[in-house]
Order: sequence, then structure tokens, then C-alpha cells
Amino acid sequence: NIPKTQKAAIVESHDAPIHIKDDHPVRQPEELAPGECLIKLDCTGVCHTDLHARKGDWPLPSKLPLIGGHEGVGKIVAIGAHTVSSPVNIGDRVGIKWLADSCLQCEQCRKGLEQSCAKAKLSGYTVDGTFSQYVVSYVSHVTPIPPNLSSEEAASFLCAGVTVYRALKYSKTNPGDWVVIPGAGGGLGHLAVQYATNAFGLRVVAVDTGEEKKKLCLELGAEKWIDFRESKDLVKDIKDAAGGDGPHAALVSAASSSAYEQAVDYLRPGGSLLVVGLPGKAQIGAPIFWTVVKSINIIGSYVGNRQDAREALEIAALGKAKCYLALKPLSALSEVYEGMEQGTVVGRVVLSMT
Ligand code: 8ID
Ligand code: ZN
Repeated sequence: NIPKTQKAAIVESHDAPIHIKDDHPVRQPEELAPGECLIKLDCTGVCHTDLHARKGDWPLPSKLPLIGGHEGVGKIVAIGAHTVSSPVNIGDRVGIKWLADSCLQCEQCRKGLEQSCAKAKLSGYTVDGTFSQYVVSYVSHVTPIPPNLSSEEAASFLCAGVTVYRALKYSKTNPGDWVVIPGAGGGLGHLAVQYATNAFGLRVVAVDTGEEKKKLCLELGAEKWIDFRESKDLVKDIKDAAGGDGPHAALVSAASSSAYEQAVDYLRPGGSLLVVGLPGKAQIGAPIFWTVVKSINIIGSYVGNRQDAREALEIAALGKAKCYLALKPLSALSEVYEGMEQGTVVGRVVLSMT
């Protein structure tokens, strides 16, 4: 009993309003290629990346018309005929992440850097994503969801969670080190605060703006808070907050280039700048002299591979990271984007599809 049509939020062009359709076709089981699966979604998170896709402000073109969304959770209702050795079955509850599919054969895939596969398919960007009731995804890349997490709780770990988990995992920090998180009150940032404290044993300086984000970050385990709009000297404030010498790492999860500008100045020598937030066509603008003399590591970190996604979810299932979320209907998508643009979304918005 798979319906022929569904509700879906469609970006027809980068400046037209989002079109919520009731009669978008559902790909039927007999239309699935080998390796594809059809998933009936319970819910999906809204990531700032979806807003970049909606606006078309990245140097990488998206498909159009486009159904955005890449933090979906739902049940597999069909698998393409002639699929060989599927790791998942009909009835399994799985997640759809940004990396929908990759070739699994190239050097990047063999090394576990499948995010950078030249043939990668991106959910809600180069293939239709999860802002719909049904989505077609790929058996080799969907992520099994631990049974003790609800779909709503799990959704944002498929992008926000796995991304910050991986960035911290390769941050060259040790337990007890300080990490500063500009963007700490947003979707990625508030999960980064928790992974940093509860999984990696780091001490957190949270940087963002507004009372609500301050309260959330401190509740989630940040030791220090700095409001970037109120600080008169951000470099000094961040250094002071991190014991005087500055943090050992900066995980920049803000969607603004200004959040990167002073990182090399406030980082401790030997420190790591984790480049995560993706403002449009911006440059990092790090001073070469101090990058060299302070031996700064600049590390670009792009979502995570299949194993990172499982690890990020396992840690969430242990209760060590929880998504602070507001549940809304699909029809709220445009206003969610407006809030994100204005910086008023605290934590994450998750859209219910049921
Ligand atoms: O793989 C990746 N690297 C990856 C994965 C997923 C998302 C990268 N991203 C990118 C998104 O495309 C986006 O550019 O990370 C960025 C943040 O995504 P998000 O967490 O989903 O966005 P949000 O919920 O809007 O949170 C952003 C926060 O940044 C704060 C805002 O107040 C908000 O709370 N912020 C901004 I904008 N400028 C700031 C600044 N200068 C700042 N915080 C501190 N200093
Ligand atoms: Zn995302």
C-alpha cells in the first residue's frame, strides 16, 4: 500500500518561494534500480546546509527543481529488484544522511573518505532529499537507527551529529584540552558542546549570541560562554576563557566567515582550526606568518563516513548527546529558514512527516 503521490517541499528555483505540493509522485518499488531503497519517512531535521541549497549560495550547483533535506529517519518499505548483498532489509528503521551514495571503489572510498568520492550523491542537493513523505536512497549508505532512540531524537545526528563528532575525532586534541565552538547554540554547535564534553573529555568555550543560546550551552556542559555580539575583544576573551593561553582547538560551526577571522590569533600554539561551517563563497583569511610560527593545523572536515555515522549515533543512544529540538510540520519550512537566517533557531528544528 504505497501511495502514488505524496506531500513534498520543492525548490523550483533559487528565488521562488518553496512550493509545498500534495501530489508529488512517489517512485514505486518496481521503478527502483538495484541498490536503491524506498523509505517512508517519520521526520527530518532542517540543517543550515538546506538553506544554502535553497539559496544557491555555494560554488557547487544543486539539482533543480530540488527536494532538500538530509537528516531523515524512516522505515524501508521497498528495495530495488536484483540488489546484491544489502546490509539492510525491508522494515528496518534507517537514517538518510548528506552522503546518499558513493562508488565504494575509488581511492577515497577505499580509504574511508567516501564523502570526497568524485561520484558521491548528496541527499537534498544532487539527488532529492527528505523534505517529503517518501525518499529513494541507497542500501549501502543508509544508517541503521539504534532502537532506544526515537526517530525525532535520532534525525539530527545524521548530519549535525556525525559532522561535529568526526571533526572532534580528528582534532588532534587530548582529554582536558580546551575547544572553542563559535556557533555553539546552533544545530551543529549544540551537539558539538556535548560530544566535546561527554565523549572526548574536552573543556568547552561556547561562542554565540543571545540569552537562550547561552542558557542551552551552559546547561549542555560548556564551562564558559562568550556572546560574540557583546565582546569588545574576542581574541582576548577567548584566550582568557581557555586558561589564558587560548584553546587547543576551534570548531567553527557558524555559517558566517567572520567566525573564522581571528581563530589563528586566539588558538594556542600547535592548535587546530576545524573548518566546519560553510559560509557561501568565503575565504578563511588566516595570517601565514602566525599559522607557521604557531604551528597551527587547519583541518577541513566534511560530514563523516558510514562508520562515523554509526559511532555518532551509538554515543547518542548512550545518552551522551541529545538533540535540543522543536518539532514542526513540513509546511513550516519557509519560516524555519527565515529564523535560521536571522539566527533565532536554538538547537534544531525537526519536521514531522506523520
Ligand atoms: O560537513 C560539514 N562541514 C558541514 C555539515 C553540516 C553543516 C557543514 N555544515 C555547515 C552548514 O552548511 C552551515 O554553514 O555548518 C554551518 C552551520 O550549520 P547549522 O549548525 O545547521 O546552522 P545553525 O543552526 O544556523 O547554527 C549556526 C550558528 O552560528 C551562529 C548563529 O547564531 C547560529 O547559532 N553564528 C553566526 I551565523 N555567526 C557567528 C559568529 N560570528 C555565530 N556564532 C559565533 N560567532
Ligand atoms: Zn547538514
